[in-house]
Amino acid sequence: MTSAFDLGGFLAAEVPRVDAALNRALDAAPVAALDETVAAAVAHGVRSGGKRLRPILCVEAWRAAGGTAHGMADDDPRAYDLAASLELIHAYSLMHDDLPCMDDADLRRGQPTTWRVHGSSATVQGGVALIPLAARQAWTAARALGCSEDQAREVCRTLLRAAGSEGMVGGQGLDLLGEDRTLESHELDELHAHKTGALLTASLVMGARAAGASPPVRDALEAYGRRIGLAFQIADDVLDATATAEALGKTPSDADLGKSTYVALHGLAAARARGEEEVAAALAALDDARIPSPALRALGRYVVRRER
Ligand code: GRG
Repeated sequence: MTSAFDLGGFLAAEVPRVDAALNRALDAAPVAALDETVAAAVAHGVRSGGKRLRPILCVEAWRAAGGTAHGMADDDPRAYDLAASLELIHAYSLMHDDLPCMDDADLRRGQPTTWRVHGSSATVQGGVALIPLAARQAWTAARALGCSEDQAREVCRTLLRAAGSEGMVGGQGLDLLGEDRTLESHELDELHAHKTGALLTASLVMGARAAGASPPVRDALEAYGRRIGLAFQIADDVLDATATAEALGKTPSDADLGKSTYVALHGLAAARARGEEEVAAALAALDDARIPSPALRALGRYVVRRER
């Protein structure tokens, strides 16, 4: 049944909707208060493409949890406005991750990184400006989608917890501490559950919360998110080891930076097998909760089989 799902067509329809929401967010943002170079760094970080996976997962979770039950279209712009808040956080994280004081990266998404184009100072400032913008975006969109103040607060809390020291920032800290040291397998899992997994998981939970999902459905989407979050990072390590920098559009790789990777720790075949196991567990969580979303199933498989 799910093998017939046209993921290419689905993504081709979803990405422009996410991009439109990001444009709305930036157009409405109080960037006039920012220096011109900082505003340019923000635009570069947000508008330089990418797979838009987190917002796409958020909207699909919202649909799967019954977001359209009250007469909303399944491409309601307010759902994409909510989802855009995740991409604003993701964009800031990549802008900062590429800085000379972090990964010192020159190339991302096949283009020079934000700091390379606009300088470190504008990139730091622009990245920081995106954090409160994302929080405001999540609140406004959740309310526009009909969430009560309590629900909207939970939506925002989910985003900010995942972005902060209990999530992505904490994971990045572990990543920096782990450079030039071989991490144990459980340390690598913990690092990536925070650094990559927390925001991916929050994408699902925010969509579920905004749709008013029942706790079992929300828990299943969260479990799916955790599993694909790990699978996503394993796939990243496999791609780093098997694809060219040109095909991936980014330099340097984690291995170049002296970081531990699933491939270095377990070997290519075992890393691939672990990725497949995580995806199988993610899909099983959907099955157990009877969540009928061919798109989430196809996205789960895409996470480990993607080519960039
Ligand atoms: C100050 C400690 C400290 C942290 C600041 C920089 C930072 C916050 C966090 C870094 C988080 C990070 C870079 C996580 C990696 C996530 C990841 C796998 C990124 C690649 O995601 P894709 O493939 O990218 O979805 P695209 O380009 O498709 O958007």
